[in-house]
Amino acid sequence: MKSSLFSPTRVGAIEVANRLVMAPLTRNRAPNAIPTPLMAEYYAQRADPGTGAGLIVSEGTAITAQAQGYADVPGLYGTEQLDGWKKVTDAVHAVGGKIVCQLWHVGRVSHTALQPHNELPVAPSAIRANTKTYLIDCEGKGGFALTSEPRALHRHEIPIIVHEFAAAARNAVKSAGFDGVEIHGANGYLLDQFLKDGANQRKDDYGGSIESRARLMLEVTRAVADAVGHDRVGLRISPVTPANDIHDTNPQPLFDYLMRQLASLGLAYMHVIEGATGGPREVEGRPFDYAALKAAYRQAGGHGAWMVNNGYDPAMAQEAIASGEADLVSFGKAFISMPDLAERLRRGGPYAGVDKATMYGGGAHGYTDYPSLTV
Ligand code: 8OZ
Repeated sequence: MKSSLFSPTRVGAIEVANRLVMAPLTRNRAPNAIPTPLMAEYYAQRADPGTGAGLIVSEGTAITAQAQGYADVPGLYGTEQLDGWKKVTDAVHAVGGKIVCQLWHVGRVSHTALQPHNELPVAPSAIRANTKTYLIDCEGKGGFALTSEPRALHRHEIPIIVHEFAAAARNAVKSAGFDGVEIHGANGYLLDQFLKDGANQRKDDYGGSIESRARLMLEVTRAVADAVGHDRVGLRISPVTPANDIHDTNPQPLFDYLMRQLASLGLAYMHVIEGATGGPREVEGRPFDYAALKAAYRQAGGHGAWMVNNGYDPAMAQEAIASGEADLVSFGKAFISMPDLAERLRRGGPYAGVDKATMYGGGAHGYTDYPSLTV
């Protein structure tokens, strides 16, 4: 029998009731990096697998203070943060949902105002990203600001970052009660910066060849898999996104190599952003063959679930699952505005759009007050 969006499956060790995934979404509502009761309510509203997501990927969560790049993003490095997250995961589990935590290090996409002791953000190389970050001033007013010039990480700091990813993963699963973790390897943040030659001009064994640029992502993934079990780990990638001023001169062999190296790790899933994150599925001047990417993974023995993302409408999502092209489809903005997205897809609508003005920062409005069809 053909699979549908509403058929259950396994994502590594995690049993999910449907194929709809709530994509990671930055919402900037965690003052002092501590998850709030309002966040628990927001995630729980979307977690009932009868009406909402089969699996939720949390918003990007900073693995350390240095990993922070935006105001009021939650963290995974302090007791209060972990206690706050435990309330979120308890609320999700209480309605039968599943949730993994997205582990995030922004690298150069940050600002000295967000860094410990106002230090420079870190990056593979001292090249500024021509992009903006989000700050909130002491009066509570939010706004976008250009990122600061980063400094290149010293060679001896790199193993520390690997260790920090693993420690955050352990915190997420063992203390905060997450079902697993997703490594944020996408959208021009630290791991993507190391991968791609537009941001990585290192002369040591973490820069230069494809093998060297992929080294950090592979080391982090192995360390996280060792920390919490390979079958509770996913990885998110974005081969051609221009997000945060990132580019690579030849992404296909880079990502095909990455797939072949990752295949033996037995990861729970691979999460692939097709095209420009949150934008067009085709990026001018950046062709990419996603079927070949998946084939490279499968041919090398990669077994985990294949999760696709970006601009899927209901028909495309249904077709991707029915054809076996994908095992899971993740939706971002649609899950902001429709907590009961699965129910609406089952009924064929009605669909509701998102209010862009309330996406980043603020309180309950534009967060927990989007209605479901039935309450
Ligand atoms: C939107 C605004 C801020 C951050 C990403 C974590 O692009 C993000 C992000 C998205 O992955």
